[in-house]
Amino acid sequence: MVFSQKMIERFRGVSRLVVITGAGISAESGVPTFRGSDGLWRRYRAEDLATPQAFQGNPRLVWEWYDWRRRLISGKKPNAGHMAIAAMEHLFEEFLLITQNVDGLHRRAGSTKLVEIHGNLWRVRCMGEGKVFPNNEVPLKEIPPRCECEALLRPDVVWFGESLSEKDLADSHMALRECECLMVVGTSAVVQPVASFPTIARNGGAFIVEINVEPTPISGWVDQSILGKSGEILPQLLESMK
Ligand code: BJW
Repeated sequence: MVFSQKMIERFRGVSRLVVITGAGISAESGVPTFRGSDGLWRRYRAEDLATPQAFQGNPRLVWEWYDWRRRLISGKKPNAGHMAIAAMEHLFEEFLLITQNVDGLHRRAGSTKLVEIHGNLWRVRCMGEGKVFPNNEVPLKEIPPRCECEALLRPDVVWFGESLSEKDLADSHMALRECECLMVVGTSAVVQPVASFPTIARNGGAFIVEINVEPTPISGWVDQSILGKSGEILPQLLESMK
């Protein structure tokens, strides 16, 4: 891949980088995406199961979906794209990774400056007391799992119609307003509020690069749209930044 001179020059002079990732970054690890041509979690649609109403109506079904995903993800490893992003945090004075993914693969790749804006499926939350704690049990012994206090546990993730953490949003907005470059990787850019994050960076004057195997709603207006696999593009981009 030959990157444009304009893009390489923009990266060389930059001290503040933000990266947004979505399910596409984990595709090459073997984790299915939600949408896109290879998308869908088998017969399940995120819009049907990733809601508080679905959980209220059938906690067993929703937990079966999460248990299946946890089993699948537990056997997967971070790929070259995750590793390249983890390395990037050491190259820039200010760096933030905003991931929509709940799979934990960025942390396993070594990323530390990150916001998991839709939560993490290796944490559970007590529906009674609101307490959040790690849970790595694969497969789950009991579905739906229960807290010591007997209340139901839920995955500590953000479902449709739920608010995102105010701190995560504030940290993300500040980084997006101040960044000089934004990379948007492997997201269909349709789920709000993250779908609007590139606009915040653009309004602050950032140079925006998108990496995706398919065009998305933002491809037409970003500064550079790179069509390709993130596991192949990101390591090359990392080299060009050094
Ligand atoms: C590759 C690749 C490779 C493949 N290399 N690329 C304003 C207008 C309209 C609606 C709303 C609005 N504001 C809020 C809403 C409602 C809603 C929403 O956005 N709905 C839309 C569907 C229209 N948003 C919310 O409810 C959010 N809450 C909120 O805003 O609260 C306030 C509020 C509520 C209600 C009204 C108004 C305000 C919460 C959203 C929570 C999303 N949760 C999920 C599930 C998380 C837990 C779990 O995983 O189980 O998050 S849904 C699912 O979608 C998941 C993902 O993080 C998210 C985004 O998906 P992502 O990552 O983009 O994946 P895909 O599959 O869509 O795309 C993959 C991409 O990768 C594709 O483009 C491929 O081409 C590409 N690709 N291989 C590079 N190798």
